[in-house]
Amino acid sequence: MNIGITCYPTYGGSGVVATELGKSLAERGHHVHFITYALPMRLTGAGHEDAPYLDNIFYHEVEMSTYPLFEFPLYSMALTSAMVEVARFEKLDLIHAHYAIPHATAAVLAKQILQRDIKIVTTLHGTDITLVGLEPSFEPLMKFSIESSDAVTAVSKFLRDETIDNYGVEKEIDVIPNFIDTDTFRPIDSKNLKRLLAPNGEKLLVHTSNFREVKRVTDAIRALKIILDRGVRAKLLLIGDGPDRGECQALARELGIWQQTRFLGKQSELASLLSASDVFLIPSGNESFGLSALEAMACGIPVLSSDVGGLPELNLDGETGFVVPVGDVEALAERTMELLLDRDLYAHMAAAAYRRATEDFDKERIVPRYEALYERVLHPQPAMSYELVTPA
Ligand code: GMT
Repeated sequence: MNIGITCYPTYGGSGVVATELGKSLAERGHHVHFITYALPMRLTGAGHEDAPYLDNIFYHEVEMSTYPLFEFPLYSMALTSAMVEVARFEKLDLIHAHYAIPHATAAVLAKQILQRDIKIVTTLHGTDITLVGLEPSFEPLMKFSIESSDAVTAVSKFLRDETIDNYGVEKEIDVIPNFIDTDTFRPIDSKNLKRLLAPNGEKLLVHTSNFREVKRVTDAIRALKIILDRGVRAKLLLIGDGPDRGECQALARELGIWQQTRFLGKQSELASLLSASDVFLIPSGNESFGLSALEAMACGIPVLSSDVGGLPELNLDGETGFVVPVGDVEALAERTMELLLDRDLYAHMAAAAYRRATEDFDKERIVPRYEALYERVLHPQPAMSYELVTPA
């Protein structure tokens, strides 16, 4: 198939999922055209080590007009034009838009301009539905973009239900969860790294995110304070960067636990850092899936998550970790200690987290579901008709 993919290339999990999907589809023989304003973060060195640059992956940069009259950048228009051009010249069969606004909207418009039967597949990721689209001015645009797509997927049941409840869409929405490349995210022998990070045998808690308010990173820091106050030797690794990082650093100083927190910034060797850690904390106030938690599980560490959105669908309470009420820092600390201090429970949950990630969310299992969906929209089966046979 000739597939166009549009996503946010530089920030967040939706771009990661879109890029990994494109790479995986290319490995399966499809021609994949990324149409974005910058090279997607994970597209560098696409493919496996033995095929670093696949020759069936293409990158088309969306060029922005700088005409002075356009005081506000016309990104959606530029994206639509790029989609039209690429679809025409590369004879795309379909465009897969990740994150509804403006990607699905631009794709639907491009289809109208092209006036041919190109298919539009839209994947809903999270705040496109739970935040952005709910702004009253965006609501009709969101409903239109979803209903005009040929197929729509959501990354969790929670997100599918939210979409139906919030926008009253009539459209069928397939739940296709996020996935993981288990060649990259796997338990890695990180004893040396662990010795460096925890020289006195401290337990290592880890959190990775883009440090936005919705991630509630300060809850993880407050939980660490409780854990330390109860006499457990522990450290918290904070990986990533974003608007709340400064506030988090100030809080760690204010609580007197600066020495026990390590702000590591954006890291590329995530799998090693996750493997060196003991538990993953994701206390989000809103999370449609929680890709970062899945990455941790694939590295063999259990998860402490809040109970919002799609998190309880991924992190099974009492099995792959614990799920606590959002904002309940005391419960977060209690459950983390319970897990860290019970060797058997820890071993059981770590193994279960790894099993769940690799058995249920491996890309080899999930990517074929996208392929099947593409086949279905490109070659819809005629509805079966039954003739009523009356006995003679
Ligand atoms: O919606 C966002 O906040 C951005 C988006 C992104 O691009 O990272 O995150 C969402 O999509 C991810 C990939 O499907 C999910 O793993 C995240 O849970 C989801 N974030 C939220 O729902 C807050």
